[in-house]
Amino acid sequence: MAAFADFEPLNTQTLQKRLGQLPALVDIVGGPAESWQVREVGDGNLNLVFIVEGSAGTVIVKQALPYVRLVGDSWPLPLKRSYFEHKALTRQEERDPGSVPRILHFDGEQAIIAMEFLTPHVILRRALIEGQQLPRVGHDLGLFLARTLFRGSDLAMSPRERKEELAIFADNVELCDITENLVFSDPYFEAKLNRHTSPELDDIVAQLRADRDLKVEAQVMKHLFASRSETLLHGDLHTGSVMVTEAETRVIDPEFAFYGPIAFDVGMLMSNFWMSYFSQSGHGERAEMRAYLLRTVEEIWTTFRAEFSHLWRTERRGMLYQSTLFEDQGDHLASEQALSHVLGDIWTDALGFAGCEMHRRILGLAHNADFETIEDTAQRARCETKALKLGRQLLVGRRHIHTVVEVNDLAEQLEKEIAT
Ligand code: SR1
Ligand code: MG
Repeated sequence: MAAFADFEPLNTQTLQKRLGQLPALVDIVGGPAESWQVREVGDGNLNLVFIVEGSAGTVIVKQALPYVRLVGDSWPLPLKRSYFEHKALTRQEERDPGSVPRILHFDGEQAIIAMEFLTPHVILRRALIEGQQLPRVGHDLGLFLARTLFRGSDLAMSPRERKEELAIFADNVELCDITENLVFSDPYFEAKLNRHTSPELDDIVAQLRADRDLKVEAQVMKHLFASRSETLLHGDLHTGSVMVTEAETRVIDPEFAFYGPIAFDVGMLMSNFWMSYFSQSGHGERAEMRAYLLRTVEEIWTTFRAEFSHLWRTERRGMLYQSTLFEDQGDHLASEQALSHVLGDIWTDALGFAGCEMHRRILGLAHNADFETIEDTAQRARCETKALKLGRQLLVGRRHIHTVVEVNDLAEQLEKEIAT
């Protein structure tokens, strides 16, 4: 891994000079570098992001900063996250070709990844806030989940390769630490950096923080997150980590990548669609949009399940559930039974992770724009209350909820009960 002694953050003045001689960029952007137009557009919590435009084309340059941008230099964060992001992008491209942006250049010492400028793509979260229905996204994301999560695990890889991968990503400690605290612990007590819509949510927040069952279940999910090193996760797969057009879906920003439970990415993603569902009434009359979001989350899960099952039947070459024990003995039913069992566990765990994700986006440090852009705080609080309640139902009741239709029904019920 790179040493960072010479690290210097880029700015709109220095970028041309520092990257202007790289053939991989000049070939696309065109020369001379002095004529490049550079804009910093990063609006995420952690990094710098530049759009670099020239006579021939445009590229994206992403650079990690040695601290959390959202909070400032009081919260240091290692630059090596860029190394993990680069590695994860290459794995995801191998496992689900065409699902991530093309990488043009990687500089480990400067924590820089230059990549393809996706146009006319927009961030999925923004599209959903505007009420746009993207027809492909459920299917594409279901495939992405199944392919990346199955192919990065002991179901598909040789034991040596899987363990080598596990060792590489095990060093992404600080990013895991963010998730471990921000997702699984902070929402459930008065942690320093927490915030919520106040005073409107004060009562329900106090209720949730006094809820013993909820607190215990959140820790069960944290335990699972920290101990089940099952596959290479994206690690932060929310709707802000997806870029879309009507015809295409690309997944970005896997800097939180590490070996964790399959259900984590699945649960976090579905959760963000359910939160978008609850936020819609804060953005207008959105009955059709709400129906679209529930259809989409159903499509994510059913596509994931179908593709995972297909890979189970065609690419299960790892050391888990070996075909030697099942198909090779002519016992296809045993293999199908094992598959149902594995999928059943993923489903149950995904609901637990989904519940934690809902709570942390409303009670913790890092909120999401779906709710934050609702200016009327009374209205916003009503939307958030529905998500907080569903989050609790999922986290505490997950073992008794067996289908995505049941979750969608619970969401519709809450939407009716807590009308705006
Ligand atoms: C301190 S970082 C806060 C959040 O931003 C990232 O996008 C992750 O979701 C993280 O939890
Ligand atoms: Mg991100």
